[in-house]
Amino acid sequence: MDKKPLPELDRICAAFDCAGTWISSCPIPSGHINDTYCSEFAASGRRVKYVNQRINHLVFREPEQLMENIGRVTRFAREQITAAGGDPDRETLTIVPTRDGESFLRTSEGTYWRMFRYIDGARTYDRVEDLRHVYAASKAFGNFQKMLARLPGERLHETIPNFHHTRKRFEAFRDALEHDPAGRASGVRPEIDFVLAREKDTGVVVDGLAAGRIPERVTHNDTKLNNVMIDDRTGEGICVIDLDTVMPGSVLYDFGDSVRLGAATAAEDERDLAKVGFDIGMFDRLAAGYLDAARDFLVPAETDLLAFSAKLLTLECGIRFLTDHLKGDVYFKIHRPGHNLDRARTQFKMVAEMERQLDAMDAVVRKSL
Ligand code: GN1
Ligand code: MG
Repeated sequence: MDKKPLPELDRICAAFDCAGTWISSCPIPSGHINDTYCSEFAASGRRVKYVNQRINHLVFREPEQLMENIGRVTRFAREQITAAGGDPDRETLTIVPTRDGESFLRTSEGTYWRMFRYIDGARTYDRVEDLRHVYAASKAFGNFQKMLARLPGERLHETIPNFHHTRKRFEAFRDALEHDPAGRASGVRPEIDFVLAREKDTGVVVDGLAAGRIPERVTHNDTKLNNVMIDDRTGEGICVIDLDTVMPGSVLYDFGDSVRLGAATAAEDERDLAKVGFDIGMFDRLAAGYLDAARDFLVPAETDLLAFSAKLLTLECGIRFLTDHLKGDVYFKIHRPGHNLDRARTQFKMVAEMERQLDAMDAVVRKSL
């Protein structure tokens, strides 16, 4: 479980090119992969905050390529925001370089660190507290895709190859089931059967992409609502964060994945399944926000599958949680025994509810087109 000692953040911070004197650092405990901290500095009589992140290089095998992607995306976003008269210091992430001018630090212990400026006057929400935030965050993801459709230069690196290749995720699940390395399969038969019964869904988007029916685009690929910062004053989604998985993909990955949190009645790891569900009213706000930003560049092959993608990406995430449970919790951080299984169960409950409401979901999408 997640009980690592606090790293020496004063020493880490000293390697980065930020002004002032380090005061303190504390963990920001959200996220299942990287370790995130907030550090405070005193600079010219003011307190200035930064975000430090240790990149999980067992998950992101090529941290250099990952940071190259983020550098390209944030530089381009800066130009676009500036040209539109916005505030690039708040509307995109700003990488703080190391004193050697690099975008990340590799320590002598072989860990990878990066630093961003902290965005004041805005925050993220791990649970939906206000329907307006759902609309705002979804619109921010739509605008993010729209901006990145113009990103010049070469194809971005695939920071995790086949990240949303649902069929490959299904195959990895079947492999874990066959080998059952942690001896847990017999305890999760209903969940296993739930996944096995849905094998044919797993090819729909990846086959469309491979055949060229669905266009490849630059997408975010981790569109949980807590990856958009909501402005405290205006309630607008001002900045899309967590850019580790920005890479080639399908818009269906982004829209579909946003539903897992954006239309959920409970937390991703809620144990009381009676509380867990899919809320079509929230889905309506997600679809409206997303399409208000994206409707003019999407093609029918994409819009036809938006409702289905919600179910598919929720299923995919559930498959990943269940696979990790079967493998003995080797990928996602867990904070209690059975945590990945609890997460898989919430996803499957949402999938089952979406399956019953797919026509209504399609109608919601059509209305917002
Ligand atoms: C991971 O670490 P975090 O919370 O940003 C995962 C996502 C999952 C999510 C499930 C690189 O994201 O794909 O949807 O957990 N990121 C990676 O909550 O695997
Ligand atoms: Mg992430």
